Amino acid sequence: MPSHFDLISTDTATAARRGRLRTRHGVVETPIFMPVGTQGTVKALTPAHLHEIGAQIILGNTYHLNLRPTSELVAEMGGLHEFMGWNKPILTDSGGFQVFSLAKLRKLKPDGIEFQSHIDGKKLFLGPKEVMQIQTNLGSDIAMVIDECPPWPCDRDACASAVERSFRWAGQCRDIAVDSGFFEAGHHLFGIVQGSTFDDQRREAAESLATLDLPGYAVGGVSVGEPEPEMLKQVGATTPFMPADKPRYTMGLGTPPQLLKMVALGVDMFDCVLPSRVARNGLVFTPNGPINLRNEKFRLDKSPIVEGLDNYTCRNFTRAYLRHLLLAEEMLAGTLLTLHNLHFYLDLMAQVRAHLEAGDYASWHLEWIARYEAGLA
Ligand code: PRF
Repeated sequence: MPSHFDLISTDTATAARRGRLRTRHGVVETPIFMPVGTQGTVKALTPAHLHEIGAQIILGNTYHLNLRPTSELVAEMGGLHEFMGWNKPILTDSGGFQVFSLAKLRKLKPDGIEFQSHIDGKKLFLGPKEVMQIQTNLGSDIAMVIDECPPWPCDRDACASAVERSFRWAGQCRDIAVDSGFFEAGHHLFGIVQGSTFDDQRREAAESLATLDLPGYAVGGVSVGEPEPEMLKQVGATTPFMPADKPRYTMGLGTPPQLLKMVALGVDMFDCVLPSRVARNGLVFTPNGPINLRNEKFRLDKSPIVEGLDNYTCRNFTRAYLRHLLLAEEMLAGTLLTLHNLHFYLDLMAQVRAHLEAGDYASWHLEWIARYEAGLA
């Protein structure tokens, strides 16, 4: 199956890669960060803001959109792109992970997961057939297979059964995508490697999923409560066994230094609610570490969040004004700070791509992390 992924170059000093992924709604330059738009909106921002800050692709969510407004309604309205006014690529998560974190009364069945909606308690079911139908209704450019993400910590046997179930479900999703013409219409489907903290199970999961020849692969089951060194160890134990000619995506993380470290381990795509979620609380990113604008010390601060960073917030507003908006609980605070934080992440990934092209990623990323972490003290 063609992957629609061009591996442009691989770093000589790290496992970092510069790539290009082609989708039905345009090209994605990798490594890339994907802003999260769970409910058909990246919270607090309009699509015009997203274009302005250089977003190439955003995330949507099967679990949420299927509960409300339902994927049938979205299909009736012309698909998710049309519905939300976003004409660039959309990746959708399959919903299994969200069932485990949000839904009530979950029951694992051979064909999927039975659960109750966290909104109205309605009894629902998600299996390979359902998640493929929903992601087809949404018109996802990149759909994810349904998987079982084991909790952390987890014992070997429970993990092995999650890996086995995830592999079986991935194969079923693939067969549906082949039979329904999903691939033929140019949609992609990514597999998800589970395996918790067991290196051998991660390797086995990655190698067996590779036989399905899917257009891309994700590292799942990380950042579920384990300490950072364990998280990085798991990513590092997985990427060497993922196909080199397909895009690699770690799901649901992380901080700016974590992103740079995962790029060095050979990851191409990231998503995380962190930058948008913390923005709404006043925490904003700078190259010298994050700062909380609610702090008294910014009361009369005339500087922008980051001097010289080319986004609407940094071009036009002082830290003192943004602090005022936060304390006054004005909605504009959420918009301006989300815009800044997402731009900071997107700009960081643009710098990553530039340094990969220049051939100095190894030294540059270590210096970047050192400067950022010096500010954390
Ligand atoms: N699986 C899916 N979505 C996810 C995860 C996973 O393991 C994670 C864990 N980091 C976040 N989102 N399908």
